[in-house]
Amino acid sequence: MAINAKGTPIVKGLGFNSFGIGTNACSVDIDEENDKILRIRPLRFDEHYTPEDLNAWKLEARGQTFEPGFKTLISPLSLCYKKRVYSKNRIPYPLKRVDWDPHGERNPQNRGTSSYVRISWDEAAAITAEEIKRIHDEYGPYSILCELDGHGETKFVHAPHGCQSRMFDLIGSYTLQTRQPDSWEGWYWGAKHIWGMDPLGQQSLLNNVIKDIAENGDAVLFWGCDVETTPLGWGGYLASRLCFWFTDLGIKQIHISPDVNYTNAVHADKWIPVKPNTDAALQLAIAYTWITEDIYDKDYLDTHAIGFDHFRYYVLGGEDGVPKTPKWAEKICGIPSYTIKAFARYWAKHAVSIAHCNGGSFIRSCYAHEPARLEVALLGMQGLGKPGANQFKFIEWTLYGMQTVTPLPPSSEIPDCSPAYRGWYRSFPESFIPKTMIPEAIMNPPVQWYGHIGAGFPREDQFTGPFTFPLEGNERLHMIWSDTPCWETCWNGGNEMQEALRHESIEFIIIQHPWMENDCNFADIILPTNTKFETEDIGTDSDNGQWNLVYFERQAIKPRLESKSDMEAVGEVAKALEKFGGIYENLFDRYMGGKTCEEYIQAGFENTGAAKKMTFEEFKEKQYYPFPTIENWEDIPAGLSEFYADPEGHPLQTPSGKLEYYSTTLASMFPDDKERGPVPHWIDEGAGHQERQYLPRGRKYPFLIVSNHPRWRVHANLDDVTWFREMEEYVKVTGPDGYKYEPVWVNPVDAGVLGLESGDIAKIYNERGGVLGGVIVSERIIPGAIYQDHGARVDSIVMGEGGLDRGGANNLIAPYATTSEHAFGEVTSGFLVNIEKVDVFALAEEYPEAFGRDYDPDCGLVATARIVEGA
Ligand SMILES: Nc1nc2c(c(=O)[nH]1)N[C@H]1C(S)=C(S)[C@@H](COP(=O)(O)OP(=O)(O)OC[C@H]3O[C@@H](n4cnc5c(=O)[nH]c(N)nc54)[C@H](O)[C@@H]3O)O[C@H]1N2
Ligand SMILES: Nc1nc2c(c(=O)[nH]1)N[C@H]1C(S)=C(S)[C@@H](COP(=O)(O)OP(=O)(O)OC[C@H]3O[C@@H](n4cnc5c(=O)[nH]c(N)nc54)[C@H](O)[C@@H]3O)O[C@H]1N2
Ligand SMILES: [Mo]
Repeated sequence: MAINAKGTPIVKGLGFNSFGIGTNACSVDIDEENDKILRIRPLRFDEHYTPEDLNAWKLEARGQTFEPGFKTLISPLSLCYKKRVYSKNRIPYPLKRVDWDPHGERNPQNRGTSSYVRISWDEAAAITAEEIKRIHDEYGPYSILCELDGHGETKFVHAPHGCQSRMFDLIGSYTLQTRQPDSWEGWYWGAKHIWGMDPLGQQSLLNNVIKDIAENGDAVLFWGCDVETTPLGWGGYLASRLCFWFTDLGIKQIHISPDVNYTNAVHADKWIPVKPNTDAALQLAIAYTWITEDIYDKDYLDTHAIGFDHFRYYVLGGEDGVPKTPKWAEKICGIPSYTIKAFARYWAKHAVSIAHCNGGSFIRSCYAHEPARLEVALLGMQGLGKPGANQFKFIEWTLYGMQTVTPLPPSSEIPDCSPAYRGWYRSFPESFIPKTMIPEAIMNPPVQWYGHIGAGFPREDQFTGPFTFPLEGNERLHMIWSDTPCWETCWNGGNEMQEALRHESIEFIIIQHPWMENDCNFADIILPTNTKFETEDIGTDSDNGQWNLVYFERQAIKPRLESKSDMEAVGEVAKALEKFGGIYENLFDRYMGGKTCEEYIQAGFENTGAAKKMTFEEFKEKQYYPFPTIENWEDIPAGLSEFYADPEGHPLQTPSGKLEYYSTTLASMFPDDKERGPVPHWIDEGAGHQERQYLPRGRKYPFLIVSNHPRWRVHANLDDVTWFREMEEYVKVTGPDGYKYEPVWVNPVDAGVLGLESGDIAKIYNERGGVLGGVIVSERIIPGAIYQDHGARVDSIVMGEGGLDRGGANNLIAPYATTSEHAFGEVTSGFLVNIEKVDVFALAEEYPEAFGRDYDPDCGLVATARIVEGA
């Protein structure tokens, strides 16, 4: 029988969260036998709990009901995870780059192409310790950059990210790569200035919004939103079920996007196709229609908003002589003016809400603050907060002290295990660099910016600074320690990052990671770390709105190969540093903080309400505890209804407490900023970006690329999963050379002109370089745009600026410049490219090394592709 030694399945939370804190996972049961994972399956709550125990919620509207399930609604991304554990891409043992000699030639220029040799853990730790000591002595602690901000497996004690920063905090600090609010750039840099909503800029008053829409809503606009895809990265399918319920209730689902994404294909009543990153033009034309036809809520604006006259003046063309008519917008966004008018009139007559997961990939494009704040401007014009007119997100976001709300009935407790967490936590060193500016900081210091740029800061933080790296009197960067080796395929201007990683100033790069991929190929020392299946830990889950729980995770299998957990790997280096005495004395014990792993797990458990219900021993035995729904949840006011009813009593977090169509703070802080002025605008171009098809650059690079979050990956994670790679035409396209290329969708009209057919291999390119893709000719993408997911594994043919990538990691050619002059976000979708057919056999002849790497179609490049025998 497929059960583990104790006769019960092992509970694990599967999901990915920022810094890898174990929240928002989707819990599963694992069957294990003889140290081998057999299968992953949903966790059932009804084995131990009844609906009464959990005070199960029930939404009732229009004669229909919607209830949470009693098993987790897990996604394929979780179901497949054993394939990740046993991937041929797992790093087998510690590695050293062959031509990197800490006592001789370091050959930084060869990073990315060099091979690796096997070394022992002791050697790896000793070399790293010596390098840290040397760099401390020669340059000081701030010349060490820690990259620790990625999503990671949801782990607490064996935190996937930030263990090295815990150690560096004990030996004189480090320079932090700060993560800008990449998921919601536009909301953060734009929407905050119209409606506050600290810290994210997204709607944070979500309670009972679904109840309100079910009872009062006529339509929901899915404005760049794919609930069949992105809730899966965190949890499961509850949002998908909800969309079916909306259909049952007769609530119209209107999709606005350049592509027919998976939700659009299944649930949409209507699709309004918009050209990538031109939503601001559409939004302005809707405002124009409402103003000129007098179909907006002026009374609401009188009492709930300030500065509307400035906005009205701009929309009508007073400021620049260009009225933002539907005809004007049509030329930019590609939507016929009659559709815009009909849509605007429909919206004005009905109770309309807007749904997001995080905002759509255009929320990470140039000037993304404009469509974000224009959305709030439109919602305000129709009485935001009135019954059925709200805005909400499907993806729950639970990071302690930040945002802990759900549009569904809330739980009595959102468990917090933070005392167990051993990764980066709340220490913000004096020296830091926004992630979007890392290549520049490495190659051309000093760099300057405003704001701390982490996602968790209030609106005012955007006006603090300027900050500079390096800090006065300090050295530039000379060492990088990364546990997040996917900068190239997840950030902006990846080709520039390849240049930076090979820059002569960088003397040492150490990377710890379970899989040999992406930036790992640039490391001098690589430490093999493991997955959560291989360790014991604790975690919490919100199950995407079903049940909040805290769970104990038993070790499912022994650590694979020579891997250690991320926490243990850093511990090896801490031990090796002790021999230098002084600040390094007793470092390992200090790093461990005087507790064993089990004691940390217990501390996490005791911080939750579960500790009032059971002993730690019982918790370990039962493995999880779900929290019941809060009492009287029906009475909690929905969304912004209180602001709607009483704006003075329930002000927003803006300086005036009202919607600010004119932001006085932006006006006074950055008076000369033409890219993010006090009133939301359409921005054609600016110093950093010329990404419009109708501007001169658009003639050379006539397509706008849509680079969404991958349905079959979580960013850089899971590109090596056999089960997915088998799904020809969805996940990969097999080229004539047998290589599985990352799909790129091209509309039949464009394909005809370009001479492209399904199955062809094409190069997507601009002046920054090119990436390959396997063509799928499809009407699911509009003409003039192409679509390729982000996060594919880098497989460089030529590195650096003007480079070429076989893997299809389009971030390599994404713009280098940030969102706008004073907004330091990433620009990773909706940028200009061209596309043309390539002959892969001719390329193979030209680049035999790149095309000859050890490759398995079921996995991609295998870990051993770059490992050679002997030293
Ligand atoms: N083109 C384009 N680019 C985008 C976006 C887009 O829409 N389009 N979206 C952006 C957004 S919103 C985000 S959040 C970012 C995501 O960017 P990241 O958060 O940086 O990417 P992830 O792949 O989620 O995870 C980071 C790394 O952590 C590793 N990892 C996972 N578990 C562990 C572990 O246990 N230990 C260690 N050491 N490593 C682990 C993964 O393998 C991966 O290399 O991408 C951004 N980039
Ligand atoms: N499977 C999976 N799930 C994930 C992730 C993952 O990588 N994989 N990542 C997680 C993370 S970190 C985040 S931030 C969220 C992201 O969640 P989102 O921001 O919601 O996801 P995106 O894929 O960026 O965009 C969603 C949709 O926007 C539409 N879109 C693209 N460009 C435009 C445009 O110019 N205009 C309009 N109107 N629509 C456009 C596309 O239809 C796309 O499907 O997802 C999370 N969940
Ligand atoms: Mo994200």
